[in-house]
Amino acid sequence: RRSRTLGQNKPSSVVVRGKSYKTDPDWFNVPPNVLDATSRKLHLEPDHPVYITRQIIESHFPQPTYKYYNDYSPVVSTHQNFDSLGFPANHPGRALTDSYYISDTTLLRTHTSAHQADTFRANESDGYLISADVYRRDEIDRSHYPVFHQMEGARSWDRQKVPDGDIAAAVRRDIDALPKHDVVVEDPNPPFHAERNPLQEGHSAAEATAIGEHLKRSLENMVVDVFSRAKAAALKDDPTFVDEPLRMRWVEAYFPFTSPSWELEVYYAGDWLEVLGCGVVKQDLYVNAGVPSQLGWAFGIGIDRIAMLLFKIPDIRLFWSRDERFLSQFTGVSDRLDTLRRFVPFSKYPPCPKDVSFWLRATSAAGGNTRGTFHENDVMEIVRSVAGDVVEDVRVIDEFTHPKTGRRSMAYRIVYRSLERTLTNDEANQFHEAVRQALVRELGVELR
Ligand code: FA5
Ligand code: MG
Repeated sequence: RRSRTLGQNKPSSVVVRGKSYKTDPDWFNVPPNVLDATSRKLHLEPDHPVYITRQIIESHFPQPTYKYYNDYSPVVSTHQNFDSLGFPANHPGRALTDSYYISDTTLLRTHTSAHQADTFRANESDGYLISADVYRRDEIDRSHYPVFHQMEGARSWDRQKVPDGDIAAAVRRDIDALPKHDVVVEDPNPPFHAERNPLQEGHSAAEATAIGEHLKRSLENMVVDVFSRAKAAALKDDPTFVDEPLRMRWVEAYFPFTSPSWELEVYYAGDWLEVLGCGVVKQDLYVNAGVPSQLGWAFGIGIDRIAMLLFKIPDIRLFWSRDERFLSQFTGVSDRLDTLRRFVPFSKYPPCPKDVSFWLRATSAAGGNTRGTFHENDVMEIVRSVAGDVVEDVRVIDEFTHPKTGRRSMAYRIVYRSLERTLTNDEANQFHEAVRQALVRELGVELR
């Protein structure tokens, strides 16, 4: 597997958060803009909306029951990110097209779950929260960026520590101590699914059900709070504001490291939006971490996505802005969460859509998963590397295979728009020409 990173000269080593890592040229695929993001730590920058959102989520999982870990390095091993969690060897997330590798065994974490095994092994508290920047090669639009932030949470109970070894009773007492909310939550699926989400060996149905309820109630409370803060913020600017009643639903999900597993969705702007994944931790993780007498739950939530709902931030690129017109809107909020207001967009700059179409290299048209295969994430990265944060959206507008030659043609629409200034048509054309050349150079396509 040869990586197709942009940038002809691959460095022989890279420095991430002060530590140097040797790269492997067959695997290294981290572009400079992504590497730069590793030093930003937006979740640790006071008054940044990602920081404020982290504070709000943390307030629902208080210390010392939950211990906070907010500064784990983004460079992890494939063991931490995948193997320790039971991802199979052929899982698509492991591919160079989906993840950012430093070498064959080191990558930028794709999720905060990469730290689960180590944090269970450290065994420093009943629960924990981990917030961190995570990295994924992905599509480009207003809710996707190659770097975003997640918060991992977990809560465990120890058979050797709860009275009479009765986990179900101990969890029930903890559920009774949680705040209650009055939102009706849709939860239509049975708690277990024979293949995807069976009751684990060694768990009783009463235990797993209680743990699932504690998990769900804790997370629902947090989402209800986020939405009531969002509503209070909206009312400050518009006293006539009436929002739709909050709707949430639990959907059965699959993760290799939890069973049963769920995703929580929130109804927002006419659609169901997934905000988090979670489940009852697979017992193997506790066993491998040297704490086999524990059992419990874990969740992973996208902080940026919650922040966008909370502040009504329309584009995920804004989080990375150093523009005072963005940052100044949140000044002082970390210390006074009640002063939180909605984001007011500075004047909207016009979009510059440009199309590009090309024939794929003959070897690429065959499909399959072999070296040289065309992957859309490569197009995304080329555009992002050339145009940086001036690209708002990239989507396929046409795709066909020539009936005689069997060659495949693709057409993309790229929307260039700066969030900070008006882009002249000349500038947009220059970006677009550079993108076209990079597509030819990096992917060997033939422009049409
Ligand atoms: C995970 O990353 C799992 N590690 C979550 C988990 C943890 C499950 C612990 C069970 C136990 P997923 O890929 O669905 O799952 O991402 C979790 C959340 O991160 C999503 O629900 C979403 O809120 C956020 N997220 C995922 N991809 C993006 C993205 N490209 N941009 C912004 N947020 C994202
Ligand atoms: Mg998901």
